[in-house]
Amino acid sequence: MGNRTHFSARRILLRAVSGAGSSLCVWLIGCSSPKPAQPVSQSAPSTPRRYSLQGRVVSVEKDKQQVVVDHGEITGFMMAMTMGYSVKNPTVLDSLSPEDQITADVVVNGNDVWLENIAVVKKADQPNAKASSAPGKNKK
Ligand SMILES: [Cu+2]
Repeated sequence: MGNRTHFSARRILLRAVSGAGSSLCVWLIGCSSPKPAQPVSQSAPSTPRRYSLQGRVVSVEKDKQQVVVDHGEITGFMMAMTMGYSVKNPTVLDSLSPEDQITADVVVNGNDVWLENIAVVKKADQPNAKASSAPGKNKK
């Protein structure tokens, strides 16, 4: 016993460190689909699949070019969970802040998973949203 297990555990760890965002995603996807609904063809890179996501921004990690989202169930893809999704265009992160309600497309292309068409449904920090509370005494 011992040696082999140890070795592969180290490799997994290395992979996790080097590609944190997407490997985590793949792991979670693997975990969350006990019975695959459709056959997955791994031989040929096919067209990316898209799913609709609705959720709440937990944190924005610009240095990792990803956003952590607490999202509801994504039908046919993933159960409700909190996880980080990468984006291809980091500038979209500028308009996001924690507690924003968003919708987005989850794009899945082989092992690559990312968000597109992120739209803020409800801003978290908009003064207008909570206009009733304490008018203007809270200057910082
Ligand atoms: Cu997930």
